[in-house]
Amino acid sequence: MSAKHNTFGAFRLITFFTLRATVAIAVLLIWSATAQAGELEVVLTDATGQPVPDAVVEIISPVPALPADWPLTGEMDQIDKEFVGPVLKVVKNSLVSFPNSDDIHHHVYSYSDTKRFELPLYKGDTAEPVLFDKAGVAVIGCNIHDWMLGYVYVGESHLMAMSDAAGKAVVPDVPVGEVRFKIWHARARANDLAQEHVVTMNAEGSTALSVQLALTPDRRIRRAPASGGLQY
Ligand SMILES: [Cu+2]
Repeated sequence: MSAKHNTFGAFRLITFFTLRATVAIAVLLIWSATAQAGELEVVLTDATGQPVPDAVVEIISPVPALPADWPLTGEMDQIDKEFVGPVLKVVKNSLVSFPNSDDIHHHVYSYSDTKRFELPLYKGDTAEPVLFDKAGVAVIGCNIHDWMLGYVYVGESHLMAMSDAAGKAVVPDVPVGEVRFKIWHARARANDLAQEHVVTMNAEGSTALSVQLALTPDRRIRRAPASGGLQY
């Protein structure tokens, strides 16, 4: 065998091992990415033990970078003179649309510091989407129907989840190790809102815990009785 053949053979060998090493590293990276994150399951109850739906659990530390394909959009519909949700969670810098599925006009607004805006009387999906570029909560109302009440929760992090009817919020892709999170609910008291919860995420599967919230009484404005007259 000539020297030229030897060199070529060695080159092929190195290429083969480099390829194998690259594949092995890629597999390891994918494995570690899935192995080092888990689900955080938080079950929320009130002082009487009843489940608390519509609460948002947000991981505040550590927070991985926002995935490039994360949708920075949200939608809060209006059906039968109510905001659908009535809580919407979006990550900061999301564009939120407020379509009106009723056959009457709504006039949507928020006076909250998180986002002040007004969408004058409109029907359908003619209103411009609203950019929520500040983390926090915007309370949403309608100028025509005083009882309409919605909330846009704007997260600093995309690692968040909303509690369901059973009071359960499941946050996926939470990094393994010590994690801090906070809980928001429209009727939560200030000390519960300010509290940072600490949990150690397991290396395998999900990590679960329960949290009790002391909620303030529900003081929503009552709906006006249905009338057969002119409607806005
Ligand atoms: Cu309205």
